[in-house]
Amino acid sequence: MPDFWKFPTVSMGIAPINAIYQARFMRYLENRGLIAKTPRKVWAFLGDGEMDEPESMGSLTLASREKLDNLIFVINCNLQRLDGPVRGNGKIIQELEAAFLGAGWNVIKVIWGTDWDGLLARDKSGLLIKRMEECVDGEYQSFKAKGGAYIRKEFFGKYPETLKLVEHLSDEQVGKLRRGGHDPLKVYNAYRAAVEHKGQPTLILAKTVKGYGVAEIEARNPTHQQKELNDRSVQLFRQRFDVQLPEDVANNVEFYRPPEGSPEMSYLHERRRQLGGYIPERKLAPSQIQAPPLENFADLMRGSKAPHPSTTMAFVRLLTTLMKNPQIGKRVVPIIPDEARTFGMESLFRQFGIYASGGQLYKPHDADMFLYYKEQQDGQILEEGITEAGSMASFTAAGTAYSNYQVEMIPFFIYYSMFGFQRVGDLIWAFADARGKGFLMGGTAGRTTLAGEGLQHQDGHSLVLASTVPTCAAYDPAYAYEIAVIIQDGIRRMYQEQEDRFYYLTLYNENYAMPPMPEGVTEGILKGIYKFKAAEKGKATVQLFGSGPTLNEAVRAQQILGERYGVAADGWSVTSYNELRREALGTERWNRLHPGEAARRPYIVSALGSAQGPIVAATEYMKVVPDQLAPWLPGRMVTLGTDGFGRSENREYLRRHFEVNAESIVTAALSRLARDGKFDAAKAAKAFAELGVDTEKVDPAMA
Ligand SMILES: Cc1ncc(C[n+]2csc(CCOP(=O)(O)OP(=O)(O)O)c2C)c(N)n1
Ligand SMILES: [Mg+2]
Repeated sequence: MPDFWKFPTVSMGIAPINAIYQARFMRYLENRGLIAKTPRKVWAFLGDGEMDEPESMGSLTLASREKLDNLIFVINCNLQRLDGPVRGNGKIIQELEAAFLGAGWNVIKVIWGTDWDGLLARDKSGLLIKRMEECVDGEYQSFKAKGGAYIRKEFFGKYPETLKLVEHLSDEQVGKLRRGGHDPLKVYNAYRAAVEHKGQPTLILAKTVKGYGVAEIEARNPTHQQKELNDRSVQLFRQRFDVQLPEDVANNVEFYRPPEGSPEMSYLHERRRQLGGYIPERKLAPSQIQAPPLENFADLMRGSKAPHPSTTMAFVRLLTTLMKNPQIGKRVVPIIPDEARTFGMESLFRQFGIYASGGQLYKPHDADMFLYYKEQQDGQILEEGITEAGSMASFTAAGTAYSNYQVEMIPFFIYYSMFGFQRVGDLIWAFADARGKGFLMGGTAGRTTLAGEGLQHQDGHSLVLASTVPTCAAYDPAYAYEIAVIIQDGIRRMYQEQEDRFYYLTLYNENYAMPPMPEGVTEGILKGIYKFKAAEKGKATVQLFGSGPTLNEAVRAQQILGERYGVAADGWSVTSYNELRREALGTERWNRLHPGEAARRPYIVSALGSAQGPIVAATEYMKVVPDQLAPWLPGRMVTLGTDGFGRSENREYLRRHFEVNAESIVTAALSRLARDGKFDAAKAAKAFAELGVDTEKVDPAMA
């Protein structure tokens, strides 16, 4: 439903962190002059149980540090979550109050309804307040679950003075003494105070009753599971709230529409008018962005000279070019969780400035250097510190600005690829569901290329995880020109054509020669595959697929196969198995739904054309990434991938260990040809020894 509902937040913890960064991004847009100063607020309505999610409270100090008085949290403190009480033996409201006050927020508590005001006024002994404070949440839950007589006995009855306070009330009246969160007057006042508060974000803690008004299940542990009302519950609900509906409408729980022109309808229409419409809608303005022509990135297209760069360095060059673009440069939002130096991006600091809402209040120690650490109020770079979750929330705010503000922003969030999809996958899902746009850049990618860092850094599965997100186009480019083609077309499709998609690109830190872009490969790069290097002699009997730095291994294998074993092989760059599979699935679906018409060919099949023989696909990622294409390449695929845990080793050893180096590709090809009866089996067996591929070593998938 692309037009409906802007902020999907059903996963607990996503709403609070996203709300904080949305509010901060509103200020960013103002400070950069991209929107006018606005009185808008970000409201987040949260559960008290939800606050136990680490994401819920992990970024609270950012909100106070940034003085986000455009942000209001309302926590519905019904004291229960799904299974039982949130803090049966304690008090969740006090706990949250302390934490938020400590984090620098303005806190408003809405605990007792107006009905209690008179009781409190008459509480000369102070015992009513004492009683309120000494009861734990488990007891408060019981009071509401068990009703008026129980409350009189167990709550007020503890002290004669407090018991006396309610002697004029019936049990029913005692049972109905409202909590603050159910009192419109108290809630209104709290909201008003929150809206008017300056200089801090505000938290409203509203004490409520779970299942309020549904007599039989109110404040009971299974309340959350109650999905339907029986006839008696409906009747009691009507009585309790004095709902004036025709008998049959109420009993059948039918939709009821008050007559047109009635005060109720006028009120409802007026509220909707003030809110700007009848449903939460994602509105699009005409696109303001033209993708720059590919020629703008000429230095990525023409190939490299020594010293050669990595794809990360090529990307930084592209990003700099893009940020200098007079038309769209201002719309680019680089987002970095404390890794700019790792990626060679520190030159951007001085050129474009690091966003700091209060400007730079100190003279940086490196101020006398050309590339100093420059913070400024209208800085463009979001240097987030070590928070991938926060960075992803910023990416979400920027990537949805096109619908929240009708201002298209182009965020690039660059991070250690290992700490993306697997660490903040749920935030990525919410981003996608909100139809977010932008580029996730998985730096220091791969299981074997990120040399010398611990196994926890070595990513061999982000592409698998990326494949699960419907609007994510994931690419594993090998060369600078591939990156340029993908990003240029990405800007065109996301912004110019306003398609609902976003991109994930892997970037590596291995330096190698970047070839100039061959003729006629643009379509293949974007669709996912093109022939990078045909066999030098004769018609190929083997096809080699490589991606990212593994393409270089495939090219080396191609050479060894030809020179040492007389086997001609074609070399293919596979930029996206995920995109190829999606296209093939779409084509197959069309064929299934149109049995009477000529079958269409998936792109992978037509791209391969008459290319003969088995296919050896080698990847930095798990074998399942190339295996996605197996249904359309029946019996042809031999997949080499990096299943298993990483190792702290250099590239050469890692590639040997995971069996994705050129030697492993060569032996895999010969082995397969031998099994097909196309190569001498004894010679194939000998090749393993010749090329140093240990046939008896432990399987890396289990090592
Ligand atoms: C990340 C995540 N884990 C689990 C759930 C399942 N879940 C849905 S509602 C709920 C309880 C919520 O309790 P609370 O936040 O107190 O909200 P309440 O319903 O009491 O207002 C749970 C565990 C979820 N939606 N998201
Ligand atoms: Mg709750």
